[in-house]
Amino acid sequence: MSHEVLEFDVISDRLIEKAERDGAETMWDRKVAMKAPCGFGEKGVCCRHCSMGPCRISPVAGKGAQRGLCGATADTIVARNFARTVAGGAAAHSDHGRDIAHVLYMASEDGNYKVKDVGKLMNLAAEWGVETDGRDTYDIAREVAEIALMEFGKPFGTLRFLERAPEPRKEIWKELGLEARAIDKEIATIMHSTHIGCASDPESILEMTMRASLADGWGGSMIGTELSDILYGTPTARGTEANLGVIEENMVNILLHGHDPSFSEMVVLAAEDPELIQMAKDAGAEGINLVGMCCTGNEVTMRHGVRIAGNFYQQELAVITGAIEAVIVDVQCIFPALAKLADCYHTKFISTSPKAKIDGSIYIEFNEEHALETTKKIVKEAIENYKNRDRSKVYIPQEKNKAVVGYSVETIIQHLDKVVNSHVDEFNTVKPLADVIWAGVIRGAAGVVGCNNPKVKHDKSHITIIKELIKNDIIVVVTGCAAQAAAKAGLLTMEAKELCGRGLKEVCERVGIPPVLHMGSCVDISRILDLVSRVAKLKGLDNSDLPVVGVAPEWMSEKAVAIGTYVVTSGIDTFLGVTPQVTGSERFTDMLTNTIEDKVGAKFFFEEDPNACVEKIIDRIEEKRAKLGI
Ligand code: XCC
Ligand code: SF4
Repeated sequence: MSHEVLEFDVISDRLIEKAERDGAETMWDRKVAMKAPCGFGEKGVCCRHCSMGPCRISPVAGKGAQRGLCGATADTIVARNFARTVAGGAAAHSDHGRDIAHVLYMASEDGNYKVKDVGKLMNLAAEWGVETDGRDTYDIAREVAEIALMEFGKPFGTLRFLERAPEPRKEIWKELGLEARAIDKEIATIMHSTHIGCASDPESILEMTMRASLADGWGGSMIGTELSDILYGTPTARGTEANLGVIEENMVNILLHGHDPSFSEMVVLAAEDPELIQMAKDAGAEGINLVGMCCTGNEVTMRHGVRIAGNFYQQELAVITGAIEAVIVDVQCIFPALAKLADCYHTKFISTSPKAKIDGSIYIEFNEEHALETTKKIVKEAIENYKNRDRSKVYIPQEKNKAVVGYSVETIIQHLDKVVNSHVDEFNTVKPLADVIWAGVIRGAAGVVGCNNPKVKHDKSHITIIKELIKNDIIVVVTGCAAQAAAKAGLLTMEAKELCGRGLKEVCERVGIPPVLHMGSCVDISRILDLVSRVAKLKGLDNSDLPVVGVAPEWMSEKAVAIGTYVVTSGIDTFLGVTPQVTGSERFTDMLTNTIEDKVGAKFFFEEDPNACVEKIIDRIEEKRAKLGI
């Protein structure tokens, strides 16, 4: 089954049919009930920022309402809605980053949370000017955490991680006033400026949106990634498996879903507890089978090899197998529908975060002080529920695939060092990566990221695009639910090199890597920013000079819009497979897909057809290569 692309929809179809038989409702039922999406909302021209409205702008120029009651035009309304979308996404990523910083602050030698990657802590301490000589690791950790926490609310100055960008990029940001200040401040500024009667100039609204997006990518997300690595270890390459076939017939199955590794790390520890494993055996099971979903699935597979049950759209399907004892969640991307769905089976749906209490769920609050105690209690709930499983209602699709995950920037560099670097002074750099691009062995790189969206056939755009790219010698890095789509399709394997063009295949063979590298969760797109910037800096260039692109073929969340915006603002073209809700303003659409390039050297492409998308990506990459003389 190595590199065969699975027909995911076959699995979905089987489980959706089963759901019907079981009397369970799925997203597809709700999609039918919803009929067509609201035309005004879809175009972004509905405003409810004040109660004189809601106002909506007629799609026909010169006919019907052309302005809201306050006089806001479609351009203003679309720009404001886009800005608030990015603010929502940046808030979610960054608040996650903040929580990790709090955990680092409370880490201690004898507590639940320890510093696992001392080297990474020391590097960051040096970067931030924290004294390390002769100091206790945990003292240093506390000071680093405190500085990180200040990044959210410091009254003066701009974000520290912006320094990591290549010089020309920093110049551009400075010139345009895009250097992000404190993270919370950027988000609050957007909420203020998009209030009724404040900003109406779409250009300026886009600029503040770009600045806020940098506070996500180079702020909250990067803090999340860096400090997670310090606490839980920097990911290294390891094997795993992916798809619903990882759910086991005779084990206590626990589905872990959400985002924050401070929670999921403790669940992993609890599920490995010999006492609890014995308890599962006493309950008649062969053991505890922890499986992951969405970004939390990525976090725990990158660091522990925990198997991946699936991506965003499979959260309901996993429950419909009838074999899940507990779905345990923290924050983000969790269907509220899981509560009602779990009731159709024996499944316990356990929410744990005060930020995401879910109606109809069992709520067991997780707090970092009693971390392991709480996750053990939750795992016990799952074990106790094993006896309630109704075997007549169980159907587990057998589909699954092998995958190699865990390619942090450090791990990628180590792999390159081992085989390609020949001089000591080249060690620990991305030089070999730059070399293979400049030699034309590979044509460029693409980050394929983001969610699933019922507007797109499940995983189809992800897989079509990734396969075409590697066939064309473009190396692919993946995060989020796109990474899980690739894992399920067998693209994160060494064997997948057979699907590559000659150059990329050779690189994979020599370096011993798959052509598609799993770089983590969505906050880990900060790893991609880091990697690209390292190559640009090495070459004395800007990100926008490099033959690299970002692609979000099936995105759906506000977080994805924030990501797309910071990727473009960082100088990297971004291709969206689902058109964002902006088309009600020709002017704003043109700004995103055209004139933004004059400012930051990159732009958005909206292209829903995956094959056409690949063509456009290749054109763009070829343009950049030609300019570099490759
Ligand atoms: Fe959510 Fe992060 Fe999207 Fe997946 S890719 S559906 S945002 S889990 Ni982040
Ligand atoms: Fe209507 Fe203006 Fe109020 Fe929006 S802010 S709802 S456009 S009056």
